[in-house]
Amino acid sequence: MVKLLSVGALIVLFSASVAAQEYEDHDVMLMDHGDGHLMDMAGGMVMGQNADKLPGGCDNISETREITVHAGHKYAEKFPGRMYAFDIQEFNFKPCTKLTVHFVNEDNIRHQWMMHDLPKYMYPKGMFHLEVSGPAKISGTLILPPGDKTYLVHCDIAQHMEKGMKAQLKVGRGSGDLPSIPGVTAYVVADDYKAGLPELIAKAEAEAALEPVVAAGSPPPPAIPVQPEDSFISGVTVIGLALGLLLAPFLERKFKGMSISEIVVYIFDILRSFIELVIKQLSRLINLVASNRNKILPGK
Ligand SMILES: [Cu+2]
Repeated sequence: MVKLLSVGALIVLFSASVAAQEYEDHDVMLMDHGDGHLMDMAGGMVMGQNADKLPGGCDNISETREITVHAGHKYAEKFPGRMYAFDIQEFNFKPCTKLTVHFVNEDNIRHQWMMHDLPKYMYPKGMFHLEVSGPAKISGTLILPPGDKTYLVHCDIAQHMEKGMKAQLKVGRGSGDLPSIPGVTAYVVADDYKAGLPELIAKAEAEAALEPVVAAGSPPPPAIPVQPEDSFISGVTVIGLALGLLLAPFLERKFKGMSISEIVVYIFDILRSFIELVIKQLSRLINLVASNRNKILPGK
């Protein structure tokens, strides 16, 4: 009974700890390294922090805004074939907005909220960048430039953008749409989940059949020069021919008046004597080596 109660207590404790997801708050731990670069020992990072310098063309801060962006695998579930996503794919702000982003990473891995193409005279490498290993929260502030422009926001950890962690931020009216923003714009490389394998094979074959027609109009590829194997002809062949010419008169005299079977018997006889000679010489050599060893190593 006591055992059962303690197991029950453990289950309650465990489920309580699961229910209350703890986010490590990096905002209180960050150290300012200058140039808008903030870091802490736990791996939180802010780059391009700017809460007070006005970008060129901004007379004042037009608006002060605060947003919370969540990042995680679960936000990609509604996008077929994607693995990671932000909970928001499109942002829109007035030019010269002072924007604070609270970035909440809900996965047990590292994610970023990285914005590109900002003016480089203010933002190192033209980037504003929040990064943290989750589950954790990190915040940063920037002042958006003037003008209508669309900025790429993504996670730059290898393959996270390709797998869905990509968004666009429009300042003013923006400057068009970026491709492959989940739920917003078409994928550059679209995955086809509707077609079965037979249809995909048929499609690939049809495409392959079309290819030579396209290639016919273009000039033929340069021929690979073939290296003539002249070394073989000048080497082995010449020696063989010379030997044949030298031996021909001798053999002609030797086999004159002999039938084919007699010639074969003669050749085999020569071969047999040759092999016998080789064996005899070999056994003599072995005996010689054996006797020498006996001389070097006297028997006990
Ligand atoms: Cu990521």
